[in-house]
Amino acid sequence: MNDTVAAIATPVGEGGIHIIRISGPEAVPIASTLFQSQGGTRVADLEVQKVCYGNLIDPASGQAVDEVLLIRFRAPYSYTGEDVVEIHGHGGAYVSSKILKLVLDQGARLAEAGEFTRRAFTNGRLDLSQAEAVADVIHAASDKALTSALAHLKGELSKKLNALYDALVQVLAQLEAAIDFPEEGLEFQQKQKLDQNIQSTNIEIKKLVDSYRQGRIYREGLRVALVGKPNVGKSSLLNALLQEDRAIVTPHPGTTRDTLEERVRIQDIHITIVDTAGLRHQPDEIEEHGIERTRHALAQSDLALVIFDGSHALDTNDAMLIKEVADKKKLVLLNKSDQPTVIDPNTLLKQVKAAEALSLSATQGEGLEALRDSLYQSALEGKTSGESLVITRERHRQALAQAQEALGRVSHSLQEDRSEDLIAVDLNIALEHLGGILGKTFVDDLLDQIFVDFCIGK
Ligand SMILES: Nc1nc2c(ncn2[C@@H]2O[C@H](COP(=O)(O)OP(=O)(O)OP(=O)(O)O)[C@@H](O)[C@H]2O)c(=O)[nH]1
Ligand SMILES: [Mg+2]
Repeated sequence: MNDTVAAIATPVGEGGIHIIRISGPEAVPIASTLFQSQGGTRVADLEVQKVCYGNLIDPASGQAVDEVLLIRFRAPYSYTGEDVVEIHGHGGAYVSSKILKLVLDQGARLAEAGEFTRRAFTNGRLDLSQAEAVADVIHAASDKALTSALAHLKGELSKKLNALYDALVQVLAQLEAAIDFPEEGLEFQQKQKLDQNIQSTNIEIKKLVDSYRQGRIYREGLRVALVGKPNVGKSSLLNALLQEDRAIVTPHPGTTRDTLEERVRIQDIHITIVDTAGLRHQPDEIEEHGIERTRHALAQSDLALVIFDGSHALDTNDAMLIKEVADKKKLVLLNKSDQPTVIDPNTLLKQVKAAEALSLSATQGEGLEALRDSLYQSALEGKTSGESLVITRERHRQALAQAQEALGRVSHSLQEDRSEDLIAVDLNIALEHLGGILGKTFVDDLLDQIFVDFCIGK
């Protein structure tokens, strides 16, 4: 990672400005051959972190290519921790790629996706969980997603994990002392004390593991599947929630053949709604494929919106639906409330085994606000205040769960008075998993996986 990389850091296309970022030991020399400041100051002599106005020159022709602003950062006080130069030019696709080409001609290499952030990690500017939070800030689609990503970026998760890590290191140190000086092995009381430390650390780890459901919903949104037999108004409800004519609606049962996914925001959470093909007995061949996808969407969802047509008596297709959603977390909806209702909600709830049914009209808009409220409540599971730290990534959940398991074994071995060697093995496993989240212990493959999600120039 000793070479110098460059990329256009702003999105492709036309805009107000474009930013070309150069990072590495040659950043300043490269910029010097291309930039002429208005006052004649050389790039190497520019004050750091100050904006400087000038021209970007093509050295071959001596002609100006663009009027630009240039900012210089000196290692280690930059995003990557290396010397960095940013060139802010006019936001044209052609002019920005021309400037980038000139920079590359001077010896910089085109940066890979996420390479600036990866360098920041390698140079110790960010730990791995913070680097992941950079991507989460960029992809955040709701206030909750943004708030939790920013908390991680600021190091709140890192701080917590480091504290847990350090507590375990202290226990390990005592075990190792006992291994090195067996004649002074640990006494019963010392072991009890260590076990207490392990258990209280493990309680904290469990809290983090348990926060994942909530954290994932903050980061990725709540996934909701609209399911019901044909013609009950699933697609109409999707359109009503989106306030847009997104899905085809007709009076013919079997209109929707494929799943259709859209996002809406409810307050500070985003919700992914999946409209599905109606479930029914004896479908035709196309519908059969559609129904397979409905089942898949149902399995992938956090919550099923189970829709019935309240203006018609239940039939065998509704019975089939009730079976399909038996094990799902669900919300029951009685649609077409603008028509005379023939289904008794209480009887239905007993059959579906759900606590509450909402009556609504997808076409008239009645009951939609109550549905939005219910969706919001399900997303937060009733928790609207007293926010604490949550984890938002499956990678973190897995590592924490494995640490938790290993610590369970440590605790058990301490109680059973097993040998210190054996206990230390499990404790090291727990440390490795915790350290893996922060990038204390990491493998290149993991880094490749994490940074591939980034855009070029970040
Ligand atoms: N009166 C009334 N009609 C509705 C309501 N919601 C939907 N409909 C009508 O019911 C019919 C079917 O609506 P869709 O939204 O296509 O139903 P669907 O569940 O998506 O049907 P499939 O895609 O075939 O499974 C259409 O004629 C809608 O206009 C409602 O709240 N009230
Ligand atoms: Mg439909």
